[in-house]
Amino acid sequence: MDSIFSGVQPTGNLHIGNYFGAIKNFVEIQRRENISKTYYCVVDLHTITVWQDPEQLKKETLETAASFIAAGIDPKKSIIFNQSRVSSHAELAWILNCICRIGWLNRMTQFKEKAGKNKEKASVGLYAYPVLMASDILSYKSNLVPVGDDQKQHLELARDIANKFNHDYKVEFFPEIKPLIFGSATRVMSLRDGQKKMSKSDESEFSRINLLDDKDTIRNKIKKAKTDSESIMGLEALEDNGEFKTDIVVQRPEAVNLLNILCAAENISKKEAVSMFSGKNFSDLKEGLSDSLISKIIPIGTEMKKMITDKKYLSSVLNTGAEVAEEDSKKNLLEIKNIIGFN
Ligand code: AQP
Repeated sequence: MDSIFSGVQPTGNLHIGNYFGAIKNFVEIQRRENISKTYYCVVDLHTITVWQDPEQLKKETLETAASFIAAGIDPKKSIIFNQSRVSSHAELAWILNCICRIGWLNRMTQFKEKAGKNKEKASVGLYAYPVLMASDILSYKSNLVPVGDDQKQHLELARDIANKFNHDYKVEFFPEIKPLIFGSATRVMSLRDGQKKMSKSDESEFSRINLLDDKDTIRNKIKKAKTDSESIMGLEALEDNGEFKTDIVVQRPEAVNLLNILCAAENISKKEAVSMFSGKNFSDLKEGLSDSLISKIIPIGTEMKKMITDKKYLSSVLNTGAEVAEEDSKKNLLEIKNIIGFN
């Protein structure tokens, strides 16, 4: 039986990249057979690797939990909780810090991107972030992790840490970790720059569609999205396997991005999307995409807005989830401590 773990940071501005790349897949997986448990976590410990306003963090934690439920995650089927409520995550992270090699962390590209030129002033937490992520997954001995494409490298590291633990202590305790990266929009790009990932922290509001955006805002952001001067490409832009050819992705990243988002929103193939708009102008594609996003995203945003006002309900979901997660992870942690030789 598979065990699923994934997390989202409560850093605000949840966008369609988070939704199509991760949260939508959480919902799909919840319906699959052969799954023992699904843990969906609001990873607040990760968030403080960069300073957060305490009141804002509390608010965003509830908002992220609301996004899970509004998107279709059923708290009766999945364990929804926030990371700081379950002490095993931080405790196991220390143990795994002693397994992980500095050279492995030095290769993490996300740290380089996030720390930028000011590496010396970045927090130790930001550097060790991927080890905490490994701990999140391994606290529940989860083997499958649904994420966006940007998390691939962190999951390879988590797998290496788990394997080294098993090797060093001559056990077969941790399972093989596998990323679940699927759907048509595993890496949604910025609407202002098709080479950059759509991101919560992008200064430009026009770079992303937020889950809480209203109809007019969605339409306006899509209208202003960067394009190129050609018309929409034809089927020759696709490989035999239905993916966009690499040279098309390089030459026309914005067009590819808009079509990929349409595929994710409509659950259609790239061939279908390209056939619908081939030879047409971007204004046609943008109109179709706006309509599609409005029909898919507005209901989630509306449900989120309603739920955010019911703090009591959201807190009760997080409390129940934390109790289950605490119990499950404590059991594993005791076994891990025993393997290591702690009395
Ligand atoms: N643009 C994206 N396309 C597809 N998937 C994405 N994810 C994030 N951005 C995209 C996936 O969403 C999940 C939760 O992400 P996170 O909250 O842990 O933070 P992140 O990856 O750091 O997200 P952002 O938006 O890029 O935030 P900032 O600006 O803070 O760096 C993950 O599964 C992620 O892959």
